[in-house]
Amino acid sequence: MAASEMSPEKTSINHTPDAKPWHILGAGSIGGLFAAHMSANGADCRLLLKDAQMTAWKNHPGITIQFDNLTFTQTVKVEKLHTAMPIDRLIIATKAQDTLPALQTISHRLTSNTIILLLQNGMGVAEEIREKFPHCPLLHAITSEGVYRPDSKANPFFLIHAGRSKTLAGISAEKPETAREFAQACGPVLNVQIVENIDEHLWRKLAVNTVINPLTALNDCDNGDLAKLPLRMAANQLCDELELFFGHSQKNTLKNIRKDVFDVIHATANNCSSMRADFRAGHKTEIEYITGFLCNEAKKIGVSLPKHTALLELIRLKESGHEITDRSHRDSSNTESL
Ligand code: KPL
Repeated sequence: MAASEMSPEKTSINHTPDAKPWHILGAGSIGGLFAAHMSANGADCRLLLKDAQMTAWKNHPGITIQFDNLTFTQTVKVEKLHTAMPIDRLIIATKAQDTLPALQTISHRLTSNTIILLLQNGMGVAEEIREKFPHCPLLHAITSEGVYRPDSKANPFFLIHAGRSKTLAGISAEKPETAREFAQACGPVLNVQIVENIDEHLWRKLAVNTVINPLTALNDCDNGDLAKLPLRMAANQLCDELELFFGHSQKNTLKNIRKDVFDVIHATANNCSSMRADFRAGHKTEIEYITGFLCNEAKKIGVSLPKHTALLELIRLKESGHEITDRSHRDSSNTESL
């Protein structure tokens, strides 16, 4: 890839020399995007690489990002996963289902002072981490940056930043300064905003993902196709169930979820959802941490979500290698219009 060398915008933020480094676990598109912009902003940021990724890095040192018609390559510090150095601040940008196994491989580097910042889709991972690493303070951030790797085999460090958006970082009572330090380290391009009520935002993002991700994956379509019939009907039926669930749960603030869903469908109309991309690449999806999490929570309060449950079953079937035909759509209860 011929990349013209261009630097992204820099800030005048002063990073104190003794500032603790930010390590990033998960060298995919989100991990790469944050590593590049944090490094460009002068933050001490280190991308953790597996051995095979380290070999690929030698062929393509630096993270190359294409945004609009501009391309720049950013130097980033990388580190092997297995080194012994303790980690102070860890950003997790892995897929939800890969998080615990990845954390186990670096458990020798985690101390009771290691602050973990979760930056990924889905819910339920935080509980898993708290159980295994109860002493590590945990924070959440949610990003809606549109970024993907067009050919992760040819060059895992080449990213297309398709849609610039924002990231929300949740203030944590335990480590109130960390969200702000993270926002500062990310610099101006990534637009990180601090929020008090991250739980509500996590639920909103989860709700949006429960509609867009499985529908686009099963129908192999762009996000924008969900605004058109017949998929618009399926998206609306999933929203009906979300409204029912939020109505019964204590989450009274989660009104207008349908508007959120359709706003994101329109804003990301030309995007390929992450679940569709996983299907195409033959990777396991995050369905258990998206629809699976929602259905479990609904079960706990006695709410039945037949359409979401049917989608969960269909994705599980497809992941286990079953061909999903029109007939299997029809045979699954209530999925005629999914
Ligand atoms: O988060 C996303 C994803 O693909 O995982 C959305 C918002 C649906 C954008 O594609």
